[in-house]
Amino acid sequence: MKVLKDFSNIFKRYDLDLEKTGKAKEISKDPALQKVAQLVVDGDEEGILAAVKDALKSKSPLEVINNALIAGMNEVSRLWDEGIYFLPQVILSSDAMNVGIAECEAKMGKAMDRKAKVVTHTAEGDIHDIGQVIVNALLNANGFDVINLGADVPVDKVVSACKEHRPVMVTGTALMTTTMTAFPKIAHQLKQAGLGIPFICGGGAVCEEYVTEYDLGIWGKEASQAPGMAEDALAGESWEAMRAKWNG
Ligand code: B12
Repeated sequence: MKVLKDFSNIFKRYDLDLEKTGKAKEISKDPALQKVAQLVVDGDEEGILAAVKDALKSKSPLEVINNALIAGMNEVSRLWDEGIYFLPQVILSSDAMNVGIAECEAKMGKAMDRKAKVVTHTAEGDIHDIGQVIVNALLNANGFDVINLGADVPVDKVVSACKEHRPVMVTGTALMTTTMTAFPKIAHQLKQAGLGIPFICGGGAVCEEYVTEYDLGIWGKEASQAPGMAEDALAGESWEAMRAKWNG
């Protein structure tokens, strides 16, 4: 009987072009950060926790978030853009990233003095929350107290959270043309309630022309803008001034 000695074909992933993917391109010179980033790219939800804990021995949570977890997810976006990764890989990677972010956030704990509150949400009817998760992580890492309402949040709930928490800024993420219509409704209700706070709206479906059609709206192109925007809001800049600065 012929004994199978070479298992390489059994374990070969035909859904991924590993010739092209191979190891993800070098993301960090630091081996601990590179390992975390690679595990995000691999979508290894089980292995990533130990690697993040290891990296946190010598790096700050902010460094691990920015230079490994988000950097790894950026590499996943590149692989997606080039048609090398498909939906399942993107989801596995984002799940792995979330495990890592949760660990970093736990490490930051409440030790860091919080500058001000920011309410974040993903639009009603929309479960695409990867952009919001990144926004949350960056705001949190930059010392803001994130009131995370999660995904598929009804308009009324966003408005009542703003009334309750009095944040300096509120954010919304929408990936579908059918769900981004919640944003002008929220902006209108906030204004009626006398809460003229900047409302940063982002997500794949959303564009500057749409967001700048309603009062309070400021378009957020990249999640990395969120901390700078929150600093402006904290400094008391009006939504009009912020729109002029960040848009157009
Ligand atoms: C991953 C994904 C999913 C995952 C979502 C997992 C999750 N937890 O998020 C799953 C599989 C669940 C899913 C489901 C569906 N999906 Co989907 N999905 C995607 C996909 C592939 C990637 C989206 C993504 O996460 N991008 C990465 C993140 C980081 O991008 P982002 O959120 O836009 O954020 C960036 C910026 O916009 C910005 N940003 C975002 N928010 C904010 C906020 C602030 C304050 C700032 C400053 C910046 C900012 O920062 C980020 C970059 O730094 C897209 C395809 C695509 N090309 O986008 C389709 C896509 C969004 N999905 C689509 C659809 C139709 C669906 C389904 C309806 C499919 C179905 N028939 O069931 C369901 C939706 C169910 C629902 N009710 O929501 C369509 C939407 C079409 C449209 N324009 O209306 C897309 C575009 C695919 C397509 N081409 O048809 N999906």
